[in-house]
Amino acid sequence: MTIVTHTTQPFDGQKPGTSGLRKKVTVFQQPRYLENFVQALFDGLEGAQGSTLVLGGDGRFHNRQAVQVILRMAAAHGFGRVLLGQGGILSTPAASCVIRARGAYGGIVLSASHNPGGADGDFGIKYNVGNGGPAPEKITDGIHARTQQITQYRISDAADIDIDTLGERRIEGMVVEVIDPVADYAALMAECFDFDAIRKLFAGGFRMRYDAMWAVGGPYARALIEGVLGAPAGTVVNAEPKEDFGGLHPDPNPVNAEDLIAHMAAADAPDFGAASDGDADRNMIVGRNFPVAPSDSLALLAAHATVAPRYAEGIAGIARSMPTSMAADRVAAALGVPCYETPTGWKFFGNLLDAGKVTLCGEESYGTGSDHVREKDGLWAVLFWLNVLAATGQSVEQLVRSHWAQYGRNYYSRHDYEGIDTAAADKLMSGLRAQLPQLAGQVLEGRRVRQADDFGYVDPVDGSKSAKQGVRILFDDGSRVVFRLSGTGTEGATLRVYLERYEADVARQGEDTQAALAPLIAVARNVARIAEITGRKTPTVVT
Ligand code: VG1
Ligand code: CO
Repeated sequence: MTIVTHTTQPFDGQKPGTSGLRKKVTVFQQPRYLENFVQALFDGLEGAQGSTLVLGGDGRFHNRQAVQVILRMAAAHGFGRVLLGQGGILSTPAASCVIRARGAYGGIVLSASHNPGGADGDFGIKYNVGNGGPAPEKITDGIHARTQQITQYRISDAADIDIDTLGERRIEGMVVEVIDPVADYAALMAECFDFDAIRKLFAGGFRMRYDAMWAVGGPYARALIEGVLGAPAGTVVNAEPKEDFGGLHPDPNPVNAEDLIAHMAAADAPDFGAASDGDADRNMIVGRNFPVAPSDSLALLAAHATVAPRYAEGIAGIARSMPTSMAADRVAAALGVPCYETPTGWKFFGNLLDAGKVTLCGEESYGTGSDHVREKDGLWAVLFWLNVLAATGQSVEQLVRSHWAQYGRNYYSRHDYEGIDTAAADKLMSGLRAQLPQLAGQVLEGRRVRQADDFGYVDPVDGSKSAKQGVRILFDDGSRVVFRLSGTGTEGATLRVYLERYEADVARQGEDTQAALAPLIAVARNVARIAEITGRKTPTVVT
């Protein structure tokens, strides 16, 4: 075994987005592409020599090959130990958990998350720091800067090692410890929730369907829900991680998880449905014929948090991404705790969690989590719901409707225009930005604009600034329309339009969401001139 230095040249576009670097598999398969990025990452790490790195991925196509390359490069960089999930598998929340539980220097997660997989799908890589959370922007910006200047990378010429058998082996001076990907995570979940109450719920005949979408959540959900909690075999479906996610899109929303929605709408539907995404950090919650909006889920869990042993003493605060509905703000106000509004992406929650300012976090994009790790956590959210269902004895629909009755309902929807021309998307956003100074005071579809701006954020802990995080049109009555471009897509641009309206009157809380938001949808289309600029009359995905 020898450590070899290879010369290389930079690749364009190795800039991490909302959550890591995501590209087509074919891009990652180019010689030196992954190596350049990993070398640029390692070059920025201070004091990593001799330390421990966590490594794993969501099992998608190219996962196993990438693991071998990263192991050889980690050995060349002088890491003392790599904790590798068996078979190269670790869900995103489990990686965060292992980094924290084992005091690792950091971790690398191989995933393009909710993006499609397979040979012609997407691949991704993200770096998490010692608190277990996604690297903050100053680190990802540094990685990107170095990818543009890179001239060489170092790698061991060792042969591929066995990544499927638990135990230790060596590459150069580095130990590779192949670990059970579920064990540390399962132990943490048992500390968070009242497992006895959930066991009783299942023992009493409560029925559930958990759709793992052929992704990495399957082994975790099986071990906990069917194994530890005693739900009948077959409760977790589509549970074997596949390299191409069975050809489906592992993005748990009512559009992509239509099979689960259909099961939950059937006459003999189970009591509770749930799904997680490619890397198991997202969750979708569905009652009998009753999908729950992610923003409502965050608010409801916050309102019921004390039923779970980990949160029995109450929560310190809540953080939500800016486009996430303001339902959580109302719960925070009622509890007398702060609610923080951050840019999109979990990396913005890390400082607030580390500083103890917040306990729960959430995003409208089916992401919920807490201070138990530093990532959003799909199965955690599902177990939290089970804990609430067990403690209250109510159905999902009853819980949500009584939540609305108490706090009001925030009608909420996101309209995505996927794969639009990048130049058109930029034109649309700059057109919106140009209108901002004139919008305040205008009356649009019967509502007066109170404020129109481009969301900027100053981190309350370290003062770091993030500008241009989404164009907001805020109305007098608390309604909002928000526009931003996706930072996770790999083809063209994706425009996301977020729509929200508050309704306090219980008698008017039962409307169809799209109908309730129709005037705001019209505002969005007209102000942004969506059809004219993008050529799209309707969104690709409505959630
Ligand atoms: C999307 C979501 C965002 C989420 C991110 C990563 O980002 O909107 O809320 O944090 O995906 O989720 P964007 O930039 O495409 O809107 V995951 O589960 O794909 O890591
Ligand atoms: Co994900």
